Amino acid sequence: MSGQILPKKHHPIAPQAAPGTLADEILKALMFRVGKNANVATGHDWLNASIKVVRDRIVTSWIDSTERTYKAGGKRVYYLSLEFLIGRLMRDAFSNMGMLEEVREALASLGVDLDVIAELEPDAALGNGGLGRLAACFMESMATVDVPAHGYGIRYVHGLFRQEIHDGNQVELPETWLEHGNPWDFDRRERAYEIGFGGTVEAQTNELGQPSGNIWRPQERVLATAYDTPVVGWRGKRVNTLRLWSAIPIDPILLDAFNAGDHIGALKESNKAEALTRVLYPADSHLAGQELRLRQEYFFSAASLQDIINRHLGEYEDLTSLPDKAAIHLNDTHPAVAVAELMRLLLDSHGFQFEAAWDITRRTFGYTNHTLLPEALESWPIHVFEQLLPRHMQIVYAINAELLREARDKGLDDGQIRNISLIGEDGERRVRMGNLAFAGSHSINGVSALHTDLMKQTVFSDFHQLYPNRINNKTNGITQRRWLFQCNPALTSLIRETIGDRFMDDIEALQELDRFADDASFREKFAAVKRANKERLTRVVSERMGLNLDPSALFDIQVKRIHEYKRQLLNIIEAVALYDQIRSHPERDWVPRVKFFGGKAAPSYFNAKKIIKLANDVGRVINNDPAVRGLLKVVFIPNYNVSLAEVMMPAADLSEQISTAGMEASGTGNMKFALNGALTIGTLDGANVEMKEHVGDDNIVIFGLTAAEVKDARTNGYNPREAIENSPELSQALSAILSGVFSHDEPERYRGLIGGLYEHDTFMCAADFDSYADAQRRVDDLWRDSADWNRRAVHNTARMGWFSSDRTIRQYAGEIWDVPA
Ligand code: T68
Repeated sequence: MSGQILPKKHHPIAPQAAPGTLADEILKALMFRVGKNANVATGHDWLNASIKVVRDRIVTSWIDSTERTYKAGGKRVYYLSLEFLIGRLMRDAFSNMGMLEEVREALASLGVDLDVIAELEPDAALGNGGLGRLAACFMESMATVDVPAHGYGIRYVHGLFRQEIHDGNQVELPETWLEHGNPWDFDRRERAYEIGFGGTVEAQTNELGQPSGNIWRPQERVLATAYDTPVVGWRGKRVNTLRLWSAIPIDPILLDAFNAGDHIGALKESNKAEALTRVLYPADSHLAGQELRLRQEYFFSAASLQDIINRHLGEYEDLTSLPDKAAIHLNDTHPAVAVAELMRLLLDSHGFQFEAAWDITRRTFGYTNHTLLPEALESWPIHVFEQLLPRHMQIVYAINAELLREARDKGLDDGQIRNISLIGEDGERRVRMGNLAFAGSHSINGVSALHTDLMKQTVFSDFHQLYPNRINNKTNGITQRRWLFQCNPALTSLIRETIGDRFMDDIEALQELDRFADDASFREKFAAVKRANKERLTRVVSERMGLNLDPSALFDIQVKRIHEYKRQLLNIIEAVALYDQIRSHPERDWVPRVKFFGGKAAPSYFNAKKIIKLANDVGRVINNDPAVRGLLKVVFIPNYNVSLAEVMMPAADLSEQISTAGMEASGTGNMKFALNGALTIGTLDGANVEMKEHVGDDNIVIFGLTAAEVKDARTNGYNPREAIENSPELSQALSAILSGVFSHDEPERYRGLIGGLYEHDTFMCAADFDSYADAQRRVDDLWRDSADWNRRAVHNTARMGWFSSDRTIRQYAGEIWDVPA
């Protein structure tokens, strides 16, 4: 692909550029940093050269930002996250530096198309989904609102697997984002820290024979080395650092073994160290991988803490002032072991007494919870934890003793004390990472108003009673630079023409667009942009899947990880019911619709994989049935990732946010769609609740049980069979699937997935079906009046400014981190 766009064979003479111009700089970078001349350069070479040229400018601002913070003696934020789902960086960085168009022109003068080389940049998928993407949006917003911050994570060699669909089934293939190197990052070989595992703890005594601390003697040690990626904020104001750790052996070759002729054995340590950061866990439920996962968590937490302490002691006398100069944030419980590690360093390396160490720790850490699902709450069997981290185990017990004493003093009963204990005692004894994170932090936040309320009522209710001021809400947000300016340049231009540029620096100014909802000529332009974006998606589908779609149909999209609680199944069943209706009532005025699905299933998640297969099976039958007359299409797009999201968000008319109420902590895809002018069909779950308040009841389609109703139904003995029998449409759709209409080759295929709904419909698909189907027919009615639809779509875009991650970050800065923003 790269050869075709380049001035290779057809240009025997390499392109020239006037000295001092950007084009000239790119040619020089190609020559001296990539080591090629224009005649032989591939697409990747041009991409690298262009990135290097812009990166040089970013570095200038980077050094400047770092010095500014250093001189001001300001507090810094450290965002610890096992995942950063950054996607491609080129457009993001070029556009934040205000250089995108300039580089485009310079490349064009050299015969290179920026859009073509942009497609060659790998999509860095160092995350699973919402949690990892939130971390990436936060990094960009922290740089934008001028918060001095470092992100800390792992530089996985293989990010989230690439998904292919073979015969309707998900197939996982390794992802290789580093194949062509990474032009963005800086290898900081000099920044290396030793990380230990296992071994024993020696109690120390002083000259009087009294206990005086403990020394951990790890059995294994590896080195953590840093790779830094500059993260540039809007208009290049501030550049922060994303520091990702990679594991390398301390002794790459065991010389004794090598010299004894055991050449493979000599590499044992090396292989073991490198395995640590080789792959991102695609989910957390697989038992065999458990120990490696805990190793990853400790590895990156410990490396980050050494780095933070190192920086602090370079500037200040001791660690007493750490909480005033460093806010360390735990993105979910994955880095929660950092609480015990900081305690260890304070107690064993820096001579603090327990009470002082605990005070410093709690004032330094903040923790964000992203889920209430009990099966997702992290905990480690005591023996695994103790064997890998013996000293940390002691510290966890010591913290627990202090915590439970405090709880008892405040009058909590035995049941409550069992709930807040850091050690779970039901069945196998386990270390509860959520409780450790809670106990070790001064702030614990949820990610939407509803989620935060439920945190107080459910998983953390006893903690909330003990520490009533610690739980707070920070509703998620998304960066408008990526999720509007870059992914939807046509809409961005239209908005600029209409209300001017102010919204580009102050997203709340997007409100000014609201009054244009009533302006017919504006609405037409808005609709034309949507149409062009739908055509772009149509082309992608046609290229990748050989499927032709009609861009005038209603584009109804559900893209996210495949999970039963997210209820892709409800959507598919509704498609089957609609298919039935279209065939039974051909005379009705059906709204042509394309239902898009996309998302990855955890490789070991059996039902999620069945759901993918079902979507594909249903699509194959419906898309090829002439009786449907093209009125309904069902499309499962493979390998949904950040880059694909950038094409899909702007192309949606309808956004599906249909989780069982109370189960989706927030959602962020919901925000991306609405900002780009899609209407939402959704339950009152997560941030949908707040989106409804902002866009207005008329501009969102809400259905289904509320979280309170779901809870009631569950406690009062919900009977799914009855719900199914009371809904003829649902019964018929389920029977069709069960009887093998979509799986002739294996009629029993969906007996477990669908048959199971009659017995235990955990996610209330049956309870919500009629309400959902009615809501979909309301959507059809709205769609038929296109002027009115467009008016609602404009209101969505105009009123979504509040959901910017700039707002979220300002709230974290002011209310959790205590840093100016
Ligand atoms: C998501 N969580 C929430 N988890 O589901 C979503 N988990 O509602 C919310 O909007 C988003 O976080 C941001 O707050 C996740 O994405 C994971 O990806 C994950 C990964 C490993 C282990 C557990």
